[in-house]
Amino acid sequence: MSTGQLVVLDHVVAVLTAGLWLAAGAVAAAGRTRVALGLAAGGVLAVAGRLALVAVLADRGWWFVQEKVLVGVPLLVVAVAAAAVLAGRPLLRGGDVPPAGVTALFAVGYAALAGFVVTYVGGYPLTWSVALLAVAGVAAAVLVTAQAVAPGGGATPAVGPLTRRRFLGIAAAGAGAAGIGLAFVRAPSADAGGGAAAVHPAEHGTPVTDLRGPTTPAAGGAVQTYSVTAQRSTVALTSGREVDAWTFDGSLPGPPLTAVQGDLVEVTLRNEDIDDGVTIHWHGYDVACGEDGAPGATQDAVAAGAEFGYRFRADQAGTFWYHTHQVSHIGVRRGLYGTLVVTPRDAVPDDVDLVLPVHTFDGVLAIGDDDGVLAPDAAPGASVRLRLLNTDSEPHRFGLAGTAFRLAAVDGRDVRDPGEVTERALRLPAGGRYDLTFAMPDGPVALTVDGEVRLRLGGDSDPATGEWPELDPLHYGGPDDVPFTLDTDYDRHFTLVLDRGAAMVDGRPAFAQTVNGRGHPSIPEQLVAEGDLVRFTVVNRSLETHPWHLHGHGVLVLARDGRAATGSPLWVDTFDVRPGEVWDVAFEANNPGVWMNHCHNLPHAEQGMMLRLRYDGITAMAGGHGHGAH
Ligand SMILES: [Cu+2]
Repeated sequence: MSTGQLVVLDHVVAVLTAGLWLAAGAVAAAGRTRVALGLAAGGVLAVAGRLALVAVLADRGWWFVQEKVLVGVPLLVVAVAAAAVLAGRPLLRGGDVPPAGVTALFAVGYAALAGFVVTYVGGYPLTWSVALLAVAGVAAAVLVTAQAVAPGGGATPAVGPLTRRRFLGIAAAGAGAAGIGLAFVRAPSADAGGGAAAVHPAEHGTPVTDLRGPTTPAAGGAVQTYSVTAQRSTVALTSGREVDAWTFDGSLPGPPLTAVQGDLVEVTLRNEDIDDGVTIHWHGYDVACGEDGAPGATQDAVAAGAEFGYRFRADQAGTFWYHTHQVSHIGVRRGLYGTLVVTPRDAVPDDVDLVLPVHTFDGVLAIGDDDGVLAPDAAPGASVRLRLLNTDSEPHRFGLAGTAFRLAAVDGRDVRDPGEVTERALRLPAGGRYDLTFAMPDGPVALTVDGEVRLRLGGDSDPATGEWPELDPLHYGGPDDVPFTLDTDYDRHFTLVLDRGAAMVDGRPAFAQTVNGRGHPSIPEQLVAEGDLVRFTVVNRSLETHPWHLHGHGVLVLARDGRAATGSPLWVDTFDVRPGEVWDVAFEANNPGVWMNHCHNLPHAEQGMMLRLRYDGITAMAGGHGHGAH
């Protein structure tokens, strides 16, 4: 069973445990002891099931069980022991269960519920605040129950001898107060990842806005000049369906930007009427930080009527894309994105080179602006490259039928010795890119997206690709020397535990998408120094997939769930961490700046799952956490 499935099962068993014990208490109170005994027996089995699940989950990583082991299980075990003592004999004898026994049965239910709430709302890491509030909650519930089931339902007078109930009340109040108080303890501002502390004060150093791109192309390169206008437009997809869009230059997607490796790319962004403001982020392109288009971090959002100039050298050949990073969960969804393709200098172009950005407009999937089936020409024998881009916030599953193919590039980085494969599905993370290459066969070829044919070459076919096993890029292609591995001694090692839970996001309490229990902008920034070797361990404790994305750096995938990558070195800029998965990736800190580090499910980023990685000696923009800076 995958860790993700175990996490879900544990949630189910936790709720079931609470239900069984609460029901046992209720029917015991109603004098139906036989039924209560049955429910309590089921409750004992459920508790045993929980303990077993926690033990199995613990083997998958402490991140998955910390709060269960430290709070959930102890509360449960203590409550079950009390119930055994106070309710066991009368239950087994079939006589009336005394009030204390009834209360004890309820208490197990409260303990089970508290354990579930601590996991589901408190998340990881466990804090003193959450632990104390859980204890306070259970104590208070027990107290209220004790009073309710007491003969005559007598309230406990405020003053008098220190009875068990009075002690419970005091304990509940004390723990509760402490728990609330501790909730307001401020987070540390920075995390050094176990490396050296900052040498430069955060407010002193090179302003990130000074880190601009070169002004000349590489030798032999040209200057590619583009002007892009952000504007609201009503755009018709090929079916005629109209989209009320936010566009670059009135089209969906925006204008395709191209360059040859070594060219200088200059882009002027003008904002005509997007009131929320816009920027351009060059997704996956390791530009100088001042060109990165992160509002509040590297520039101010471009207001309506204003403009901003970007400049970078096209040093990386491959398939990339650009998109707004201002209110991106809305802006990208509504259409503020486009493709960036850089071809290697002196490369032999493919006969057919198709750029295929997949996007969902109002629930309708389109490739480019085509919400039907594309059917471009491709003669038998032609070399074909399909550049698949996922510009949505959820993964898409592709299938290429009718030919053997190679996964030639991932996120714009070439795969070494990509072998030919057939009938393999390709799951592409949000923000990710796959280049598929093949020689056009005599027969028809079809590309499916989430099981539906969306592109046909060489005639009609309707393949069923839904059952195809997934190609695993971690174990694909030819291995090669890599600069770092799981055994490397890293200068910095950051663990990012992704979860859902109660946290502050942009100054408001929310059921947030969290990193290490906190939401943007309260997640401590990650501090690195230029030249550091940096490792990320990204753990997904939640029930949703998180496509993780660090700006400004490609990362090398080391392992998933502790199993090392064995294929071609896999450099990516966006990797899907599925529920229960643990990914290890690494990079060298060779691009100074203040970089966003976030989930590329853009609503998740807006709901808190975003932080910064800052180089020592580089200062961020002042007050840079403005509205919509995600
Ligand atoms: Cu996410």
